[in-house]
Amino acid sequence: MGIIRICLIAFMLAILPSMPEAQNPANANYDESKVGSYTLPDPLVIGNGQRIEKRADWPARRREILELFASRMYGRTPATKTKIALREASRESRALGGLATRRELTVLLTGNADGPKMSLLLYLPNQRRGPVPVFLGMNFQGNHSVSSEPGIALASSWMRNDREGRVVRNRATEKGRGGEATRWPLETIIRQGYGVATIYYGDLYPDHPEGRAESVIARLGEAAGRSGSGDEWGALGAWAWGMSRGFDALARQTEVDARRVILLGHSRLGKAALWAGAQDQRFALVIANESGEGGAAIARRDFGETIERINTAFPHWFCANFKEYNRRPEALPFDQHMLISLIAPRPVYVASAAEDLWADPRGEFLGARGADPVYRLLGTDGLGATEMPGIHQPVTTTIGYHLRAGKHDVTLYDWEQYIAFANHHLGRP
Ligand code: GTR
Repeated sequence: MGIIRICLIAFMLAILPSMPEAQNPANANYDESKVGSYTLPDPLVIGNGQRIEKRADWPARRREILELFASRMYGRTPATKTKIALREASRESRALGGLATRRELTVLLTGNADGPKMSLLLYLPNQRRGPVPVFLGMNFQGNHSVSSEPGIALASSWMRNDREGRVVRNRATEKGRGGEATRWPLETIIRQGYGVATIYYGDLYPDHPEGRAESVIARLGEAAGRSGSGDEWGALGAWAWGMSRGFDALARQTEVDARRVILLGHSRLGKAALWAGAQDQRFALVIANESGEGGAAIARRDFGETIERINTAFPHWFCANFKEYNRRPEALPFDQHMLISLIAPRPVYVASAAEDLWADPRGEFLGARGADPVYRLLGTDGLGATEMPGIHQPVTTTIGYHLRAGKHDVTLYDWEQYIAFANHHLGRP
């Protein structure tokens, strides 16, 4: 074996375990001129071909679209209402050097201590006059990863092993404290008068193809709906459902203004946030940070990740019916602009990063743009840009958008735009 070959194999062995999941396959298209042409379905044209012109006709069309996303893509969220119960697991009134009160709540998802549960970490500004608006978002590495404050309990659900020792035998370790802190600039957010709430996404559905057995879907039993059907919900549906249970928990806190809960998600959790915001109209504002394929990005565009690729790498995310579209996105009765339109007329923010080509920044912008006619029909200013804006030129109309310099991540720049957008649309705290 040649020395070059040996070096190559050694290199591959060294980097493979640290690669998140199969990404950037060599055959993905990154050439705009090769995207091809496509026609987007019109969100305002109902199933029978008629175009709606009046605001009053939107709710019926909205239900039609929601049904399509549930039956063909994300799977059906069960209609059975579960009633949560809350247990306070910890409280610290001088968190973040006295800026905030930190609480951990155990959310009993069926109201029952033996049933499925998730842990919600909540920071509230100590300087507040009355109930505060709150950013709610799931995290990837456990609640203990959003801050290095030692009082936060380590996540106890399954977690992907890593090479740094933050996760050993699929369980979080002390080393993971603060691991995701750059994505959660708590002090900045708190100083602006907002609360922050977060939940570890693995509490709802362990993110791997065999995760269902330990997921909330399995643990809800009959209440989870029909099992094995083509429209059975998967991981994205479960994460979205968990976001709504997070809302239920926040709505019971007297310090929280339940009319101003802002749902935010990054990447796969940005997809889940859009789906949660589409289904649950209690969220006042929804932010999809670099949500890409299956999120804000137009699926008909062959650029970066594709339906086939996402269904292959993550067979547990969507419902089985979605696999029918692996090689024929044009057969979908909708595209992702219609998911965004389900949030209308509530403010929504789509964000991209210039180097995050896998998520297709232009496709994300076009997803936002495609929702504009619905936002306008409902009397808002829609998206104030017809062409994709340049780097760091945020659009702050009811559909907000920005393209940030840099890679796939959540940065302080992103948060600064979200806080300004929330101040503008929901009022300063
Ligand atoms: C990638 C996946 C994307 C996105 C991303 C993430 O591997 O292909 O759709 O969800 O992960 O969540 O970071």
